[in-house]
Amino acid sequence: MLFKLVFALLLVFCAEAQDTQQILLTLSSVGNSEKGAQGPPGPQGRRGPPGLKGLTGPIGGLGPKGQKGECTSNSAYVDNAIQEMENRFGRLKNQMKTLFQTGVKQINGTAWFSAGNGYLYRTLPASNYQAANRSCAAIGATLAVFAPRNMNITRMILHHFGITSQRTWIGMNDIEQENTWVWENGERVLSSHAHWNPGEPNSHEGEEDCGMIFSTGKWNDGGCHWLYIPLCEMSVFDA
Ligand SMILES: *[C@@H]1O[C@H](CO)[C@@H](O)[C@H](O)[C@H]1NC(C)=O
Ligand SMILES: *[C@@H]1O[C@H](CO)[C@@H](O)[C@H](O)[C@H]1NC(C)=O
Ligand SMILES: *[C@@H]1O[C@H](CO)[C@@H](O)[C@H](O)[C@H]1NC(C)=O
Ligand SMILES: [Ca+2]
Ligand SMILES: [Ca+2]
Repeated sequence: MLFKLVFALLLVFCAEAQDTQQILLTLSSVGNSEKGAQGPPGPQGRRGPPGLKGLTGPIGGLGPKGQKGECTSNSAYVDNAIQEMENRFGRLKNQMKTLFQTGVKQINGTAWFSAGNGYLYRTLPASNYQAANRSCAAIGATLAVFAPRNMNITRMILHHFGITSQRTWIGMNDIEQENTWVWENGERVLSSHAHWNPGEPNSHEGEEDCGMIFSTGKWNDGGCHWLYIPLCEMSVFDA
């Protein structure tokens, strides 16, 4: 009878019970009024969501001193550029001085005569015109093409080199076309700056194609095979 009553109560209770654990608890308390031993701990729960980001920390202290920088290659480059400019400026100063100065100028241990017209002059041993043309080129010059246009300059040069009777090659010829005179720098010989000796050019016997000057500075057309003194000319800016 008592058992039936307990069972009926249990059924009513079970209807209201929310989960199995409560039923078991109820059953155990029905069967035994004393509290049971504690069960083993349940399995670990899932990991929770990450926490909020922390506050910014304080500014750190001063770091150790760095190594001294390298700037030798840069300053060497600047030093070279300055040196180069000083060299060029020094050369230009000398050239400007020589430009209007008359007198002897030593260039690489060789004496040249500065005529004050922006050009330097040298004479070489007598030879034919083509050889004279080549030997002037060999010393960095050309047969004179500027001096012969100015008789004062020409006479000053001849006087400097002590040329009183010898004949001298200058840089002009009419080899290419008879009576068309050209300077060795490619310019045409203009009548406005010509200083032909009276009666010249006469192309004597039809074979005078190379330009020469008498000791007066006046021009003549001569045979290219004759042996005259080459008058070499170089710009002061090429020295
Ligand atoms: C003189 O030499 C130059 C080169 O230096 C050359 O161009 C020219 O043809 C030469 N003139 C003669 C007449 O040989
Ligand atoms: C040449 O010199 C004379 C006097 O010595 C002068 O009268 C003449 O103007 C000068 N000519 C040139 C082109 O320099
Ligand atoms: C002088 O000598 C230097 C180096 O030796 C050379 O570069 C230069 O062309 C020479 N100048 C003349 C005018 O011969
Ligand atoms: Ca001729
Ligand atoms: Ca002649």
